[in-house]
Amino acid sequence: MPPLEIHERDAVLVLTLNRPESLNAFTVELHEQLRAALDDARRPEVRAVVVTGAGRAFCAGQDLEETQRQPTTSLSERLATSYNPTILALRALDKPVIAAVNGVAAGAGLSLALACDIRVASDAASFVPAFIAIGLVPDSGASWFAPQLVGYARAFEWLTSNRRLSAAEALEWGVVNEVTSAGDVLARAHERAAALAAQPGTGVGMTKRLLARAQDAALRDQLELERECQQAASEHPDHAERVAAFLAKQSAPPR
Ligand code: LHQ
Repeated sequence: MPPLEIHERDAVLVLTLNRPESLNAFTVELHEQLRAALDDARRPEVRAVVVTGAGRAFCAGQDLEETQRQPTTSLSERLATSYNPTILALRALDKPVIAAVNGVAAGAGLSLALACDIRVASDAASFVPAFIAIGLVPDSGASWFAPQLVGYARAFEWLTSNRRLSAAEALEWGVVNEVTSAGDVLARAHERAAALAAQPGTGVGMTKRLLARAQDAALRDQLELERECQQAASEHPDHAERVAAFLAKQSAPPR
């Protein structure tokens, strides 16, 4: 059974972490397959991506049995060769990535969910930092994404206390965009992905790039990047088509 299952429907690539016996914990092989899939998602036929987990969990972070089996690989090396490239590949993809958080997201599994552009959570989902519980610090971007989503005070409390946020709490804190009943989470994430896939792809992709850069760019640099992206967007046929439709008082052309 491959550790990552891949399906494609309606221009949406659905990636299912598929190691349910260990709550879809990350191994080197799972990272490699996830990065290959994110690379494949750059094809023009793919316009959005959904990431979810098989069974009752989303992802429990690093497979701690693997780290026990490979004690000579340092954490720094694991982050440099597996986790950081995976998170950067997800962020660099100029298409929306939606997490369908079907169950617990812990450790680097939480980081993966936070790195996505949108999170739809099942009412059975929960969000557990886990790092502090094993004496580690947030990695794989959790220290960058968490304060952006929930603010410094909540992020500090959450990441240092190992508080398990329920789906309802995650909604209240702004960690997730929506909570659904357990059976509906993947369908709802797919529906959102298909809706985003029908939007002008260049605009969605560059909006993602702008929001990512806005977090750490100076306003002067940000204004320059906005200018560059806006010019590129205006040269794409989507722009002219949609302006023409607006002026003709028609609805946007179908994709
Ligand atoms: C697992 C795991 C797991 C293996 C559940 N591994 N088997 C980066 C770079 C390098 C190294 C270190 O880490 C990192 C970043 C990180 O991700 S650090 C954080 C690593 N993850 C954790 O520490 C989470 C450990 N798991 C848990 O705390 C709990 O399992 C959670 C809260 C996720 C879920 O709790 P429960 O729903 O009560 O499930 P459970 O504990 O009963 O687990 C079910 C099974 O899954 C169980 O196996 P079993 O054979 O007894 O059914 C667990 O051993 C296995 N499992 N997480 N990370």
